[in-house]
Amino acid sequence: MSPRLSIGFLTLAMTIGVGASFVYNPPQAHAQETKKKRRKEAEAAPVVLNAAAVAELQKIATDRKLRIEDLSAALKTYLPSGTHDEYIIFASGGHSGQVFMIGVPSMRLLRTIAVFSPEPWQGYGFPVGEEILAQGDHQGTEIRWGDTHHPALSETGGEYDGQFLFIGDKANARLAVIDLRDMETKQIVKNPLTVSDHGASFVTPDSEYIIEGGQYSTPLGFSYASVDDYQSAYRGMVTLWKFDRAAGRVDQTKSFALELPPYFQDLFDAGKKASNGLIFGNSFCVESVTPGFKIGEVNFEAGCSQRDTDYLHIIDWKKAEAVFAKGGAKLVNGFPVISIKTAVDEGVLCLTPEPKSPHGVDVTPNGEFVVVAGKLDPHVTIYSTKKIREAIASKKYSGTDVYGVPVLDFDAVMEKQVELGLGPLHTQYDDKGYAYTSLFLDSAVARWTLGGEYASLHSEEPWKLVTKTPVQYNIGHLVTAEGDSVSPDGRYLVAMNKWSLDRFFPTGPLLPQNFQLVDINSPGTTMPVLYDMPIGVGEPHYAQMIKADKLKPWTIYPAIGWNPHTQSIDPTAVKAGEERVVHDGHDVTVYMTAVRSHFAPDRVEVTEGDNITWKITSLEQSMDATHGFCIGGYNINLSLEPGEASTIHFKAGKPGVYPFYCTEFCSALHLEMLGYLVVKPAAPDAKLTEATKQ
Ligand code: RUQ
Ligand code: CUA
Repeated sequence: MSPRLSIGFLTLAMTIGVGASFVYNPPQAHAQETKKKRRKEAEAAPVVLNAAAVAELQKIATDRKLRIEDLSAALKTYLPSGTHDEYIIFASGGHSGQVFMIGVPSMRLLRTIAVFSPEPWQGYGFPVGEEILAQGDHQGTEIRWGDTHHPALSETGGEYDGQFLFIGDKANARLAVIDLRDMETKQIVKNPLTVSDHGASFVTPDSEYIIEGGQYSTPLGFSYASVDDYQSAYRGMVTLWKFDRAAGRVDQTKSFALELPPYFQDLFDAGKKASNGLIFGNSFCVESVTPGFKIGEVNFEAGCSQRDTDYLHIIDWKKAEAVFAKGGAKLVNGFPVISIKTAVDEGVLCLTPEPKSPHGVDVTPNGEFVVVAGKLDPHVTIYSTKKIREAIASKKYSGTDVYGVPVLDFDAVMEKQVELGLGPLHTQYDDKGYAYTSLFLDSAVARWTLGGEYASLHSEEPWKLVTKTPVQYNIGHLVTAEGDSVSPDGRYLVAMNKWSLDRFFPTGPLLPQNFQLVDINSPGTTMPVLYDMPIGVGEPHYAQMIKADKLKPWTIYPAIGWNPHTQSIDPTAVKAGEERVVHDGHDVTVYMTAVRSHFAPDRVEVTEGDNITWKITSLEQSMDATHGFCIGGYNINLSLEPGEASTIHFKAGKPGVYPFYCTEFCSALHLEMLGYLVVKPAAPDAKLTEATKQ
């Protein structure tokens, strides 16, 4: 056979074979082959750097001006084609409103997950998914973007379980639920009390609740009050969203909130193990000054930082749950809220001072300590959760705040303060008894030793700075492998840098942000940067890093006719052989299937003004055999993953001929995967009848 002929034959075989039987699958078979071959090669030939190999590497290094650290960084991060990453990062996409899935150590972007913003590749919002986006609308205003900040993986016993991901939208105070079986957003809930938030999302150790803390105080429930009445009418809040794991949804009817003083509550973290049952949240601007504060005298930032301390909030969520269960919450905008007074009377809420303008609040894996980092204080302040519990029990208060909330005596609950450097923000942990704190102003990652139970894990003096690695530049959050679970892995750390300056080719005045992979595997002072990854899509705030083998994503939907929204077979999904177009007056229903390389039916004739219901099922059962479906001029684009069934509704517009086609290059005959939507003019007499009806 000539090469030309053999290619033609192969194409034909693929097209016919795949279309007819759904079994023949050359790319998958090929992938398995490559993997097997690679494994065999690795077993057969461990690397031996003989003189010739060394000379070759030496030449590459010399030509490319690489240092020995560069070679070792390259070896630690390079993944041969066909091999997979050991960890997966789920990173917030900032104001892109999305989530990014990134492999570690390769730092390859694997996919984006559309959450709060429409995204055409995934067919999210065009119009499938629009009903989810609409759940997040604010008082009748369509919100089609989000400022995603904190992703939280679902947990079982304080370990990431790989089932769900939650993420908060700071700009509009919303929370989204992503199902990690298909990595798609299933639900958006809009907070009924506050316009914007910040402390979302964090989970309790069994994902009983997803925590959403507020930030900029407003009158709760979207009501109006003059800024001059800030102290009396404005409030902070924290919402506990009940997660129904079986349904894969937040159960809004079992969720409730706590009213908080009008401090700017910032981040939250749930206690675990020793501190399970508590929630810790910090705050800034407890001065309760407002924008416009003493206009002309002092600016807002200065007004907000007058005092030396702000307040760490300590909330007993198990007690709060009991108060809610016995009807102790009042409805605000239809949502149950436990008032500050009730929370204080029932022992749900107390405060303790923390150094001014804190940002991160991070519970250690054993739950023994809470680390608070203050932007304006070069120390991290470590609280003992045991001392907090004892101080609560023995009422060791230094007073109350102006809202009557008891303030625990600082010296009674504080364990240590460790000086790290300028602008400490966020802390994560490893398996060696080290903590890692981002230093925004220093542009560095600090490694320091924990004490208590952790002292036996390392040979250094506890509560001491060990080393700092410079990062480029202005680091915000950092993430270590499973670093905020009960059993961190250590290994890798990713510095999430806000500025990249000179690290990449300039992309105009808007530069990408910079994720830097840091090797934290060796103890002591060795902590090199291995890799820079530009993020040119939005500002990722926080991320979590999970062991890849904990994720069990579907590679195709479990059955043909699958509805990803209900995660079950859609009984009304179109089946092979039942394709048709049904006209019922002005209502038209299209029953369509998609399979390489055709849509059936491929000619759909309707009349202008018809109400169209268009149902499509992908009959594919092969991994990666995705079809798109777009209709030009109609703002329609679907992504049909193998087995997926979708239903859309629209109205036939102006008479004309509208091609529809597959937007994924799915097969050799992909360009042929098309059809016509023919919109006929309404008959003149029909138009007349319509007119006389009105
Ligand atoms: S934030 S850079 Cu978590 Cu929204 Cu700290
Ligand atoms: Cu289906 Cu291209």
